[in-house]
Amino acid sequence: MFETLKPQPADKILMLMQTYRDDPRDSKIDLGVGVYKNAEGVTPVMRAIKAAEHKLWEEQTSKSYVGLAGDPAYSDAMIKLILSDSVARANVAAAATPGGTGAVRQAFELIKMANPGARVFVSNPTWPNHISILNYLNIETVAYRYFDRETCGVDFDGMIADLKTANKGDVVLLHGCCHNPTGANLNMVQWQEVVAILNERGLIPMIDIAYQGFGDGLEEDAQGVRYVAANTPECLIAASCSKNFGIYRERTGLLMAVSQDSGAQALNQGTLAFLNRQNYSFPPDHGARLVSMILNDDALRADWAAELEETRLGMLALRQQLADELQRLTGSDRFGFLAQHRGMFSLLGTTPEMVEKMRADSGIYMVGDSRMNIAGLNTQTVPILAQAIVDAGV
Ligand code: PLP
Ligand code: TYF
Repeated sequence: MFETLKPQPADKILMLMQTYRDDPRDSKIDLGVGVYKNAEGVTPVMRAIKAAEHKLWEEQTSKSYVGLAGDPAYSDAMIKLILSDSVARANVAAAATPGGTGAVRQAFELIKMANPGARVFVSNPTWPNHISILNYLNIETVAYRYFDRETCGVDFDGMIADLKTANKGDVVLLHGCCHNPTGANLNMVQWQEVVAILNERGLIPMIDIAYQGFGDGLEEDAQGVRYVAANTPECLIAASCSKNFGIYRERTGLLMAVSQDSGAQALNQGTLAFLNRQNYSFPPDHGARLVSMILNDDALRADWAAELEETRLGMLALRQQLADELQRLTGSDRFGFLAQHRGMFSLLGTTPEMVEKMRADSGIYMVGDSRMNIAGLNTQTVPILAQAIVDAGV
């Protein structure tokens, strides 16, 4: 049997981690995988997570199974964090998943189950795993224009024109905030326009939100998702706690199915539980429990939000420093978009050859599509990157 297996393509982002490790240069700079790093290059365990883990260690008396959808307290807390009061709780079905990836995977499976003919419209570009998982599940994908390589902002006219080619029942995958890999995001007026097209054409929104709190703030980053949830008949939301709680390896995510018809909730909830059972029975509990402990404790929550805000502001300051430095070196505003982008990533929009030149000459590791992780920088390395960008002829 095994001899029939074919080698599978490796994940480019994860491959880059290894190439970086193998580079002997002390001066190398890792702007690859999307993991937050502080000025010392460390991905810290957040203070509130440590405190909650300590409390959990003291108080937890059993590790018996929880439920197919995970702990309801986790779902409740996350629904509130993401959706606030944009929809009634009774209209939301939710299940814990192994990370945001698990939520994305389960959402795609639900789409396939509910409407096998649905196509999924994805932004060009999008997170490579979206496409990889959709291909694996034999779901047809259609790319919609999203990134304008001239301005490095959103090609909104192109996006709208492409969404107008979708048919009733097709799904449109949107990034809730902090678009990966581009860093370019919709403003609220644009969200409203997108929702108008979705409703006009009978399209189903699916939102992937993996960076709430990394862009403009915890509330601000959820405005688009909340608008969609409140103003479309139904939507799917895949959320990740990996980044904003810093619990990457705990595999903590949530899939939500929102319907304006509260009569649909029980069926949706049963379906999410069923899908969990088919794939892994019970979702991981440890990270989810820490998240609900934090969100339900005023002091822990305030400390978590403060640390997240520090993280967010640190990345914004690095963005501004990089844009300023490039303006100084080039005498132009060409790189001003770096300060406008939000989240961990920016797509420079350069050729793979330029990316390779920056790696070879300056030890700068960004993903081949010219995505860089801003959190991989610090105030000392920003000028080095700026010079390398100029030297590579970007
Ligand atoms: N969706 C997007 C757009 C992402 O960038 C990520 C990356 O971390 C995820 C989902 C899922 O992350 P995880 O499975 O680690 O929670
Ligand atoms: O885009 C990123 O870098 C993050 C982390 O297969 C990641 O989302 C990268 C690759 C992958 C899973 C997560």
